[in-house]
Amino acid sequence: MAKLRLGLIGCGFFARNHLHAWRMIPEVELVAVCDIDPDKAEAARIEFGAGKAYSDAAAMLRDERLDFVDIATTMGTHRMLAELAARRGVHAVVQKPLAPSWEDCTAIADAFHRAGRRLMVHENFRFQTPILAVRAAIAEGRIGKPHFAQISFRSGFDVYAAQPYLAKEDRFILLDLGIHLLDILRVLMGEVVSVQCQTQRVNPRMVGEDVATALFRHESGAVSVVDCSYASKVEPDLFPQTLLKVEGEKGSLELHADYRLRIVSEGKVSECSVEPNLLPWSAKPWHGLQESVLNAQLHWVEAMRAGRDAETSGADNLKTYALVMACYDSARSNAMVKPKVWLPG
Ligand code: NAD
Ligand code: 89Y
Repeated sequence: MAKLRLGLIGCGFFARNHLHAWRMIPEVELVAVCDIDPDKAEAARIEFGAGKAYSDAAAMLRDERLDFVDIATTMGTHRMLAELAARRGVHAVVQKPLAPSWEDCTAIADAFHRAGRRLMVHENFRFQTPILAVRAAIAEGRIGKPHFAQISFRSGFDVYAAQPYLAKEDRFILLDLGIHLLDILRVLMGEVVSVQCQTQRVNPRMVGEDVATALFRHESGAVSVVDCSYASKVEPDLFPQTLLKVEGEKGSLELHADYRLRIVSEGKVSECSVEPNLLPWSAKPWHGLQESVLNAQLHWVEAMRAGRDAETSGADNLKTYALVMACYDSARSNAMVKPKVWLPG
């Protein structure tokens, strides 16, 4: 079968993980890379063996025969680049957050819907090894129907060193990191009908909020709590581990520090390690996220080959994005908010 021809756009900090992961997937050929900074594009071309380097995405899409693009720029450019790809009839993977506003996100999803092309949002947290283990335990019925979850990510890790733009965003932790936790929440607990949220700005260097605490009611009747912080002076600092607890009618499970998964199932207790693998190109503490990039990209290739949407399609990711927006609305109004619904247009 012919390889899927890829053009990657945006050769910055996180794209290195994409590029390493694509290199491990034999079904994909890296035809071209693109960055508005020609030095970055050329460096990526050399290091990852791309056919050509571009500094203009429109030129790359015009001159190359591509099956899909991987858009790994920051969110402000996603709509422009995604619409360009959709107009060219090319499928796309787009990094999270899909765009800075609901309007931009729905415009992207609509563009791919109208073009009849696939869109996957690069939402990797649900593909982390420990989260996959939690998903499997729930799917196997080990704890029965869940009625409560708590998902927590609290750290003081200096994320601004590698991603300085984060400190300048009007809306920070919910849109950058909370979005991943809300995606995990949907996967584990199902869709949400109402949201209450409080935000805080603890670090005065930040423009946006760096702590958020939210409460959810699900369609199933379950209730959940999601809390995230980049202002936690804690020891040990577990960045970038997501800790969680889910309680069900037959038992409970807890994902503890250092990837220990403890399950209580019908009175029996078991505990095991669900630590992510270290890949030849990954390094602690990022290794869990790096492996999840590979898992997400493998999932995309599998979906493309099978002719079906990825789990984190545009339609799916808008449900996660709607939770982020509902959290901000709730924090602003101090009220309970129902998440928006997207209807393809
Ligand atoms: P970055 O600023 O390091 O890299 C972005 C790159 O895109 C830069 O090299 C820039 O020159 C280039 N660029 C900008 N506009 C362009 C255009 N029009 N055409 C071509 N290139 C262009 O940013 P980053 O920290 O790598 O973040 C990129 C994305 O990855 C963000 O959306 C961020 O939220 C996401 N991210 C995701 C994870 C995750 O776990 N999923 C982790 C970190 C970052
Ligand atoms: O950008 C963020 C992400 O998606 O995962 C962690 C991160 O790099 C910093 O919050």
